[in-house]
Amino acid sequence: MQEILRIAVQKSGRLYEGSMKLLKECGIEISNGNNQLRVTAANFPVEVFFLRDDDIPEYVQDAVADIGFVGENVVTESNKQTDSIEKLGFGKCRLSIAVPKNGNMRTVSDLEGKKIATSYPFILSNFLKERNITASIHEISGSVEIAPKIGLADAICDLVSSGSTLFTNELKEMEVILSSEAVLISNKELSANKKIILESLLFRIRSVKKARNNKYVLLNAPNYKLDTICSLLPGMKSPTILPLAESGWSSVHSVINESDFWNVIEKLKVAGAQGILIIPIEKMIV
Ligand code: PRT
Ligand code: ZN
Repeated sequence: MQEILRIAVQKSGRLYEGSMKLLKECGIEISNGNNQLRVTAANFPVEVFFLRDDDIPEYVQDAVADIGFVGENVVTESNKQTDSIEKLGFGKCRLSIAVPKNGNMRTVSDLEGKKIATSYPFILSNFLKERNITASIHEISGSVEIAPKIGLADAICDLVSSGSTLFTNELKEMEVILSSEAVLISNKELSANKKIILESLLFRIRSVKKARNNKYVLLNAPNYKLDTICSLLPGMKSPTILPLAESGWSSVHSVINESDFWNVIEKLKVAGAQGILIIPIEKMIV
């Protein structure tokens, strides 16, 4: 019988959709219509377990699951023995220390002797140790942001993404102690066959991630401007240039990275590009 790779995914919550979308874009068909705890994929040798995110590192360490999709914050806090293999590009946030907006704490050293509420006592105590600060850590499992207002703590250490929770609770971010996103973690002792399945899954994940970070660009330009335009297009190799029906004009095709996308488009326009079309890429195999 062919071996199967068991993937632990958050059952519901902020990482569920990103995880399922990624599997789908990797061409892996999972139907979780009946809210089951375990589903086998129809067309790829994987089985998905739906779990609470906090349990995933331990299950992967103990080989109840082979790999898992989980936040780096949870992996670091759990301090379990797993390998972090690949960042997955969703669930981005940061673990930060925040203090009352109108208070007098400004820098990390102002935390000396203070009380900090958090759901991340392990990461926080390591951070404080590194900075030689003695503060008391008050562990709470939720609604950390209200702790200063109700007099439970002087500061908090919690996840932030947009910053609106801090804003609403009249807190300000003082120090980022960990940047996080969803990662693929793996058991340290996968069998040779499971490693082969994981490699094949990773190949698909990397192609999906690359495609998400890049756009296909098509544009028209007069031939005498092609040199300038091509110098602005990094692409995978050199751009493709095809003659247009109108003489003296060409169509240029290339790939642009999302990070400097608008910058490049503006420069292309200035350099004489016309009829610029931007097309999403579904998969990018390099
Ligand atoms: O039930 P289960 O235990 O599985 O889920 P959970 O409730 O523990 O976790 P969940 O679904 O809330 O979050 C899962 C993971 O999503 C986290 O471990 C992070 O890796 C990631 N993530 C990304 C976030 C956020 N962004 C985030 N903003 N997790 C929580 N938050 C919370 C934060 O705690 C705070 O309350 O959102 C609030 C702040 O958001 P902003 O936008 O107001 O700054
Ligand atoms: Zn959780």
